[in-house]
Amino acid sequence: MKEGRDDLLAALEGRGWQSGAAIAASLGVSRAAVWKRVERLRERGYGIEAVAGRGYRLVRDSDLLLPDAIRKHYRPTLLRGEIVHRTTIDSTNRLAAELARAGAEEGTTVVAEQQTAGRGRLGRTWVSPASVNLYASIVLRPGIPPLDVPRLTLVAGLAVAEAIRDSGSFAPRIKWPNDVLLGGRKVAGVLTELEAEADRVRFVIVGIGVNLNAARADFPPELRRKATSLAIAGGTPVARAAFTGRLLTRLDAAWATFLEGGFAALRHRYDELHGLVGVAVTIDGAPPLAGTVRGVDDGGALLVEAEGTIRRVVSGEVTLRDTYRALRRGRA
Ligand code: BT5
Repeated sequence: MKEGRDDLLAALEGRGWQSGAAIAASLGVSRAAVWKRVERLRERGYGIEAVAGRGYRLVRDSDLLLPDAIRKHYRPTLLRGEIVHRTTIDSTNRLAAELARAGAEEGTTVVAEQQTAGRGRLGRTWVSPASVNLYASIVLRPGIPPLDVPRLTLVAGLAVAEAIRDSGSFAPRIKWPNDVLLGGRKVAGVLTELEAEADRVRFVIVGIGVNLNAARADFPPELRRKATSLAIAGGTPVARAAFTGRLLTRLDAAWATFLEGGFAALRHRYDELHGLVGVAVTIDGAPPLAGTVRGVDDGGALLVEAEGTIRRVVSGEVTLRDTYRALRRGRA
């Protein structure tokens, strides 16, 4: 059995028909429990046939985020580094930084089935259930000053939103700076971390979490109203490795455009997918800023109109004044 694999999957893989009784006996559970677990695997996109008198048979690949499966959908031009796969990891950002410190080339990508200590911004947690979503971290080595690094979050957020749009009839919306929403609910987040000397970036880790096949029950109760996945929103499971390939392809292309023309060259694409334009928001701070979002500028700052003047916001938490209904009105 491969490290950390689901033992039911291991019992089915490469073995043809297996009787329910034999599986139940080998796993030490009841036949009813085997059936329930088969159902759960099916919800996650595994193809398992069940026939009375014969048992179960795995007919469709197990949809792991294996490098070869991702590469079938990914032909990078710039981000040529290795793809590293882990079944379980604390945080893909942590491992990617370790590899970057040891000299990993630009484009080195860590993907994992599950994170035990997935990170959000400002010490927050990224909920990372096993084998249903995407957790990826990409090593970048941009020749830009540390102050410009937040723009990379926008580049990655754009790539995520575009990859989601490429994946069906979704209408993703970006919530500046780093959230991607479907129907007003968060489907993805980006965490950009860097190591730098005084004025030189050593490397940047762009960490991307996208909820792909998570069911509502995979989220803790406090997130069930705020979070969604492509499968919840679209009604069918997504092939995770193929999605990952599409996402990395979008990131590779956006990265090339960014290196050539800066964020200005991507701004119109960002604006097209930006969900906050025209929305009344409050930006935290002392004092907080209340106004209406007018878009982003060429440097990626949020433009907020307050009392007739446009203010540039380079960082801060955005709260919608009018609940998330405003964003739900989008076609999502
Ligand atoms: C983010 O933080 O949105 C950045 C998330 C980045 C996660 C990726 S996964 C791969 C890589 N490795 C890591 O360790 N991290 C990156 P922030 O804006 O702080 O949002 C965090 C908040 O989103 C939490 O406080 C929750 O409210 C909510 N949240 C947590 N997990 C979620 C999930 N799976 N889906 C939707 N919302 C979630």
